Amino acid sequence: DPDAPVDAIEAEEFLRLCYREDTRLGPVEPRLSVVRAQIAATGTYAQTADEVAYGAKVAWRNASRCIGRLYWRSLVVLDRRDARTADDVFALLLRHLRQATGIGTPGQLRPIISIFAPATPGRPYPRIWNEQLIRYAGYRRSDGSVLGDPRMVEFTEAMTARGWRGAGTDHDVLPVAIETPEEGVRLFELPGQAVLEVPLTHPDLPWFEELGLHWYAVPAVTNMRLTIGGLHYPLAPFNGWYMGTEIGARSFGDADRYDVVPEVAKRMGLDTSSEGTLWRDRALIELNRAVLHSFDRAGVKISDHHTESERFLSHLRNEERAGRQVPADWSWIVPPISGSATPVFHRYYHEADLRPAFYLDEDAHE
Ligand code: HEM
Ligand code: NRG
Repeated sequence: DPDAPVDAIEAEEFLRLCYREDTRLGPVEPRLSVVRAQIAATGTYAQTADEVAYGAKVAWRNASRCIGRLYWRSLVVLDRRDARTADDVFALLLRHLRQATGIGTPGQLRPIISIFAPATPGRPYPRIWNEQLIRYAGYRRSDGSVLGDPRMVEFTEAMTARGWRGAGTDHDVLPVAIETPEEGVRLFELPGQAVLEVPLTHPDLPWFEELGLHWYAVPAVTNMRLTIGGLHYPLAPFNGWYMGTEIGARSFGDADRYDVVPEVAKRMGLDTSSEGTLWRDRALIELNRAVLHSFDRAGVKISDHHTESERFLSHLRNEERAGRQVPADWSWIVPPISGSATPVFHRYYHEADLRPAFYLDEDAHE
């Protein structure tokens, strides 16, 4: 409950962890007395920029569903706690996106988090309704089928109800819905040049580009609440880069998403008369090859699931050397295709809910 007063024990546990691991911060005891006094007097406390930055890195380190955690120490943290108006928030989101996409070298993606104001007990707080900064609209047609991304139908309808009109293609970038206590909900259109996109082609199937598939470069998650030392940051968008399977296996492959596997199989001339021909598997692999090939060709950072699995094992070794257990959720860590061909499949993990952490907030528009 983000509206409850700050848990003084959680605050103290975090500060001890923070000052123990990041020794540049000095002794923790003087800091603890200040924080205890602030909580006693006001029910909450303010974190220093160093504490927020280290807390965000540890929240990534603790994200048990994330395979990409090897680089947790190099997360770039943008302290945006002073932003108040929706215009300010949107301008800072655009700066986040520009920096994440790669200033000077578009496609050289950087893992970044922007941290906006914490939820203060008893007061409404600014947030974003979108699940990611960039997502494609989904429009339900009268025959029940969907144009665009079926996952986004409900959100698209919420935007349409507020006066938004998309161009009507299958990859219309949705507006950003920013809610502030003073202004309510306002919609902002991302300028085209802020959204780097990659058209999909295949290394040796020339017809592939006729499918007209596109995806965006930067996965920037905006619907997770960051919890650090008993404080809640409801608006703390973060991004890294894509693992190819997120796009090739899930966004394009899932039957309740773009569902292009049957079309790819048909164009490949595969025998779809029985499941035993493994036509689905063969088409999925070519789809995933197209994603990795196209991002590489466009100079946009992406990684394959074998490389990302190896990196995750390096992370496990690093953390073991530092004397820490790595919380991990097998069902999310194992890639959605060729699981057993990656080393992350062949072992068990420590399951734990450690803080600082990212938590999924319920959709604001529901
Ligand atoms: C989940 C990869 C960076 C936090 C995931 C998933 C993948 C992934 C494949 C599973 C997503 C799914 O199945 O839908 C990566 C890669 C990164 C990266 C390749 C490149 C650097 C980050 C960063 C953060 C982060 C920078 C936060 C600072 C998380 C969290 C989840 C997650 C909290 C769980 C999301 C949920 O519960 O829906 N990541 N990630 N990741 N990642 Fe990462
Ligand atoms: N599966 C989602 C994105 C979830 C987060 N994935 C990352 N995060 N790679 C999708 O859009 O397919 N990140 O911060 O890099």
